[in-house]
Amino acid sequence: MSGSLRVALSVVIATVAGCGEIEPVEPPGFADAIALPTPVDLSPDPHVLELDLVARETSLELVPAGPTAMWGFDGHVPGPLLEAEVGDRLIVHFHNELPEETTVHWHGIRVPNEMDGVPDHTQHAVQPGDSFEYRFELPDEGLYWYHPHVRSAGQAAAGLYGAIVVRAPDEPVVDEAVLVLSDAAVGDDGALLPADSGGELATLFGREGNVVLVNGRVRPTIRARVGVPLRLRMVNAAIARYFQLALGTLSFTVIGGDRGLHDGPRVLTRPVLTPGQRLDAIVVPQGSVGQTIALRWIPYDRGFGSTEFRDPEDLLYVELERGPDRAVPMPTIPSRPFEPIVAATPTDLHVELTRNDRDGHLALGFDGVPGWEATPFPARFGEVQRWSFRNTLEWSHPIHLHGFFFQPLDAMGRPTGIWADTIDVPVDGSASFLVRFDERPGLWMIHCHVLDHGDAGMMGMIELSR
Ligand SMILES: [Cu+2]
Repeated sequence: MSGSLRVALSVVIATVAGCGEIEPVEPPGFADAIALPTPVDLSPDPHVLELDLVARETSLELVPAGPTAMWGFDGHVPGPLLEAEVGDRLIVHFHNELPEETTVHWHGIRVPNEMDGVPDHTQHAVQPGDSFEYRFELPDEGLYWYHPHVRSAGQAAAGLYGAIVVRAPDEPVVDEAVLVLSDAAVGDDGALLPADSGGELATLFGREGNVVLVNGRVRPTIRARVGVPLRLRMVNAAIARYFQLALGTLSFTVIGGDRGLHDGPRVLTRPVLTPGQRLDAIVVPQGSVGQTIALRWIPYDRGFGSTEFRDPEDLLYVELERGPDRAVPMPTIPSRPFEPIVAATPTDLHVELTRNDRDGHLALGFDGVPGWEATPFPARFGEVQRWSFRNTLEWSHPIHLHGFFFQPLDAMGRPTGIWADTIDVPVDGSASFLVRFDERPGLWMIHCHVLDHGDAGMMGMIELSR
């Protein structure tokens, strides 16, 4: 359902309900401070979203010293918010106006392999001045995102990322905001720091920007009504920073993640998003009118040096407006029943996340082999694989599988009840998941989404065939 249709529908509901004093949808302008650009839909077909998308240079006002030269889709950071319904087709006429080659990867979406945006493996990189047409169906509800897969850390850190919302027909009508969380590494003069700043030690750490951003803005203020549920759909688009979140003393009722809605709500006080992950949560603002609540980044220990000497940072302010006189109930969230993947004899793969220098330079990898030297892991149509990662390095690694959702397992090897495409492998810890491959042949990437780590070799390929 389009945004305007949702608003229209909720007005109808309000009229029918005759509740008068409170509209179920927030007044216009409440979220202007974090508004994302929307694309021009070139298709007359309501089930096709067709657009031009240009990667090009742009600039943002991030620090008082002056504008920061960045790269953005259509000149925006983040790029346009793409909104569609489950089953719609997306057609993107992508054009590269950057001074170097690039691609677009559609994180989380179950695309055909040739649409996955990985240079050399699924397509040729798009050269400066050249174009590429991405076209595929959007088979699953949820929040997804897009970013380049060429020199990924540098290009994403420069501002190339955007969000995609795919709606199911039975989603609740509720106030909603899409939050693209990221950061930028900016020097005193306002210039973006080079992608290799800090050398290999910074690569090993994973480069975190010094300016945290919500929808490309520094500490924007939105408004919300006391007592009225607000749905926050969040994606971590930062190349290395984990976002542990707190919103005053409010709790987050988590209703979904990487693959749309969960089977039921889970209440968290400080949810964590690794790079690449999404979180769908409802909060109910409480407090007095005029009061401001801060959405804060809370230091999270993802390894050596990631919490020491660091303070929480404000991401976004929520200014409270008068709410309804009567309590507004939590919206009814449709449940997506969780069916565990069952396989008598899944293929077991054990991967150790490793560091071994190559020719005096840092190289990360799987089992001692950097991605560029690795032999693809084979997989067959319909095969169930159980992947187990072990991490003895000093930093955590969020592992992302392209093209497929998997079921994370707990320490006892039981499904945790959610679907995901990115899983955290903590310091001195392990993580495992079950995945069932379908019939989309090709080379599918699996890599660390601390993009500095992926670029340094912590990546592998799965070769799926009949
Ligand atoms: Cu990593």
